[in-house]
Amino acid sequence: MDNYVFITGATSGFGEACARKFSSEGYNLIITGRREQRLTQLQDELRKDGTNIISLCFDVRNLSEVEQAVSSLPEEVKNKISILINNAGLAVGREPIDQGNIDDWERMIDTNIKGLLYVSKSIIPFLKNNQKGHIFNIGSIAGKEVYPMGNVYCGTKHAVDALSRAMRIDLVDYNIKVTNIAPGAAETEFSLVRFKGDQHKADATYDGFEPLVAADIADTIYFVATRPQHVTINDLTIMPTAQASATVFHKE
Ligand code: NDP
Ligand code: 8X3
Repeated sequence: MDNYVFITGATSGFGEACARKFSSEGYNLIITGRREQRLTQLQDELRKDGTNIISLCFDVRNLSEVEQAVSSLPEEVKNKISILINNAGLAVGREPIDQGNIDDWERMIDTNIKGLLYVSKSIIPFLKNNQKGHIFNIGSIAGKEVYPMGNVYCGTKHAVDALSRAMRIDLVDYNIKVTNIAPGAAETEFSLVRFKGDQHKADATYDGFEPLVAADIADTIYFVATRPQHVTINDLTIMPTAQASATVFHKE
């Protein structure tokens, strides 16, 4: 396989699982994130398995870092990017709207919306040149529904859902597929980040039911990415069986 998969947020959770899955299926990788040591560890590990892998350490919120990182790639690599997985993202805090922390709001909006846009704008020209490609935007059940104290996070994921639909329209003439992936509760570092390092609160999120794990999302993305060229899965909501909606769970 000659193609490269460009993954944002590959230092943990869904992004790391996607790196492992696509590497095991013979794809080359460009893995990105802010935690350089984790990137290097993953790069060293997957290289041993024979994957061509480049790591780029940058913050998706910083436009010039994004542009510099992408332009540092060798020309022949840029031209072989066939899949972009816009995965980097986070929730921070869970308060009623009037009690929200402005810095938390900025982090979510800057990462989940603006970061996704900066990376997309930097990578789409290479997909257009190839007249084919596949963009995965990691949305959420929070982009389909809203729930108490989810306000700004839900707003950012509704924006991702809208941007997925908009990208599909703008890119249809270039044979570029766009898939919005909307997972329900999955046990990754997501809740630890949301609750600002409070492991007890993070663990309690998954009490009494079996959540998704990162590999479930990676397997799903791989399945969608490997449909025939004339088939696109536009939008896929994937939930734990015990979760019927953003707020309705069957808990033991
Ligand atoms: P994790 O916290 O495990 O992973 C998040 C990843 O995003 C990390 O690799 C992190 O890397 C990266 N990231 C965060 N902020 C930035 C930034 N400013 N610049 C670059 N990279 C960044 O969570 P998940 O794997 O669960 O989350 C992945 C995506 O899935 C997110 O968009 C999340 O909103 C979404 N999602 C998660 C669900 C869940 O229940 N877990 C359900 C639905 C959607 P680093 O810190 O090294 O920069
Ligand atoms: C993450 C899942 O339910 O916390 O997007 O919004 S949820």
